[in-house]
Amino acid sequence: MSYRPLAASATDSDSDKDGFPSSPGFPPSSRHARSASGNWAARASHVQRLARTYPLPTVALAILSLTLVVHLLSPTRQPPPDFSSRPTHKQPYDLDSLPLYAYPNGTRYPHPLRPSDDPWPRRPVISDHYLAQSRLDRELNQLQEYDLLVDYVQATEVVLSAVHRDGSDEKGRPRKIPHAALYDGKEQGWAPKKLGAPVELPPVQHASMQKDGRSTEEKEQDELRRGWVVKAFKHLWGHYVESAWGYDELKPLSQGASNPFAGWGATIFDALDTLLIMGLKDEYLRARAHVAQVDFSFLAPSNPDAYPRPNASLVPPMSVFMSTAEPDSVDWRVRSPRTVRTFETIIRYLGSLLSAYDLTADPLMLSRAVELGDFLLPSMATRTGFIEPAYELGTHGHGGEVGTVCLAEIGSVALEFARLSQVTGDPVYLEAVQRGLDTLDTWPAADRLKGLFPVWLNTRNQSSLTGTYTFGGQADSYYEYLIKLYQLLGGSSLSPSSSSSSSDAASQYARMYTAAIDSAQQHLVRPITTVPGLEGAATIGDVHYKETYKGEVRSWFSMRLDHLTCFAGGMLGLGSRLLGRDQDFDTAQKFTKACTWAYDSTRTGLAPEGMELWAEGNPERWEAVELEDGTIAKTVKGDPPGVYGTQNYHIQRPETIESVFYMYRLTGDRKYQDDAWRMFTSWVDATITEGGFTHIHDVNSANPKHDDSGVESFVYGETLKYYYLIFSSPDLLSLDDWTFTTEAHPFRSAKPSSSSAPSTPAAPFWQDAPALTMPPLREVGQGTPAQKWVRMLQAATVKGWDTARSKRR
Ligand code: DMJ
Repeated sequence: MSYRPLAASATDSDSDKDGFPSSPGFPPSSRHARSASGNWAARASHVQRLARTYPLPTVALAILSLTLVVHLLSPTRQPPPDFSSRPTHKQPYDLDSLPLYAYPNGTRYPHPLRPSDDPWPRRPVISDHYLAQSRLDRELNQLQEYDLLVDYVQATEVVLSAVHRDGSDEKGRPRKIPHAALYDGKEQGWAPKKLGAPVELPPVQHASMQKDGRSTEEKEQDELRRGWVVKAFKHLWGHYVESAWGYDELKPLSQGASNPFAGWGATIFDALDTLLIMGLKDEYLRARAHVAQVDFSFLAPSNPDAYPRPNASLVPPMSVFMSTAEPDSVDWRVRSPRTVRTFETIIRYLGSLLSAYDLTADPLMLSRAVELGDFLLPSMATRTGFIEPAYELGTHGHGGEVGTVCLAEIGSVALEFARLSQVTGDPVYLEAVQRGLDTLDTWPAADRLKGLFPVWLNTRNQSSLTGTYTFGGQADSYYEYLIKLYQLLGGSSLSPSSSSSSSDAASQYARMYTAAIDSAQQHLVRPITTVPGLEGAATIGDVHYKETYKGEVRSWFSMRLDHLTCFAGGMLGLGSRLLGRDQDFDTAQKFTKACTWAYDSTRTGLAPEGMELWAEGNPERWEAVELEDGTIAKTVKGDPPGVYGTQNYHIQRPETIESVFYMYRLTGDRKYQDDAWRMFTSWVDATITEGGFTHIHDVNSANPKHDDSGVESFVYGETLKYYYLIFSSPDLLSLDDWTFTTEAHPFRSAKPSSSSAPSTPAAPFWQDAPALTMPPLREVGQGTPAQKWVRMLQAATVKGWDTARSKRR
């Protein structure tokens, strides 16, 4: 039913009632802090505008003083309204006496469950670039002649050694630091925890999902839906292959490429196991060849325009390389950086290599994982064991201070290093992450909101409580990895809740998880009661702590629903099964419902990046509406209804489909597949272009604006993988046998009965396929064509060639 918003309630300015829900244990005086700062910002910008018009300092000062007085006297401290129907005058309706208008399912835009045979009538022709030869390959083939003639490797080493001396070997490459030389805290008395023998964990998947019990009709429907997911994947992958092969990301509108993750081809790595799971064996072999070539010691310049993309017409003449001229310095814009973002490198590159190894038992994947792991291991050789978020390859911190770091980055690299220890039998990697987790386990401030940490941690001030406590961005996967370490390591014979001084690593992580989730249940989880029509949903919001200059601690709760937080439905569901925490299962279902609603509630059917929901006690939320039949009713303002602020962009994140996938496997309820299909078809409809899928600026726009930003590698690695798996047989990568990393890379969970290192490919991923043997070492790590192109141009730059303009300086 449509309606027309009417004027606001006369009670809107009544601020006696509390605008924010109380959070147990937080002083009531703190609850208005967020809205107060919002008003401040608005008034300050008003003053700035006046000051520009009347630039006399005295006038500005007078206005500022007046504004301050008005602000301090004003009783109104509400959240900033952010919706088009904001009333402009007092209205005559007594809202208390009006009937409530509830939107069906809490949304104005009901999205149909589209048929499988024609889900997107508006789609462009789906690309048949699959297996096409890459445009870059074509260009690079023409360059082979130059590859043979130019000693580009040596020339590049000149560049590297000229720019970086510390941490370099004699050829100017980042030094590999032997394990024995690393600081590991043992001299200072730190001792690693023992790893207990794996035990049989309780089943995670629902009893009906232990084997494939689907009817023939259900299988047919799943197959149709799965088929469209593969089509979508190929559409995107085909354009990546065609236009961005070897680069990190495809730019879907311009068919350009970008390199935000060192230029090792993040998309290829992140997609490795998705290619295997979807059965795209030829494409996997193409990707595998790239994995063999990548030179991890060479990083592409961070400026994507530092060098032109491969093009035979831009190759410098040979005389350039013969020249003896050496420039005084090399422009910083064309240098190779040496610093990697450790978190992203580990979850996207190391995680995918280990997963591909677990699925295929391919020795190449293991060898590349060990090489990369060894390159990154020194980044954890800090005093606390916290990983350096930005680590310069080849350097060693010698137990130094890492400073201020964010929780997700330090906590959620543990699964990948733990798996590296399991498959190599070398404890050094797991011990490194254990030290960081031990630091968190004894972090003094953690006692105050037991088990929870603010997103930013300062290793020099461990008693500080200030900051934001959330399951959202910058904290998220730390909590996820506690329960997943327990799952990956095969649990423990010790009871997870019984001891606070447990000496077994797995039970320690279960205890830390339990404390964190108990605390989150108390402080972060809230039912959603202010979206008319949405029943039985809950959100996981944020708590903020602030210390005033007088030393007074204030705290307040934000009723947020963030896309990044939406992974937590899956995490809570998993934890509830593994640790018998039934109360968490209820929260998992209610929160997944809220995250799915965030999709259904917008015009495109896609969730925004974030939402702020009206709080129950806030009288500002009501508005009077006239329904089609002339009835006057009251409802909650906002679009989506019940929401007063949004970050409306959408970047194809995986968190909600991840939780929907977990809930399907945990309940066996096919309703979750329908939720997934609605989300998937809405995603394709809103984001598909001729050249792939794009981010969109506004999920509530009738014609969403497409964006040329690089398609994140997690779209191939996570989003599309979860869509594929939810329409697959429930025994494909059963949650009883596999632990999914935060980047959705499945690792084999430890079992009492079997060795954790794979000796044969896991069914059905590389059965009846060519044997995967280790290529000769001289062929491994020699550089991809895209890396060689940059090296050649770097070498030419050293010799004075202006590569940007393709002419001599
Ligand atoms: C992914 O890279 C990972 O899931 C990470 O943990 C946080 N979220 C992004 C995708 O949104």
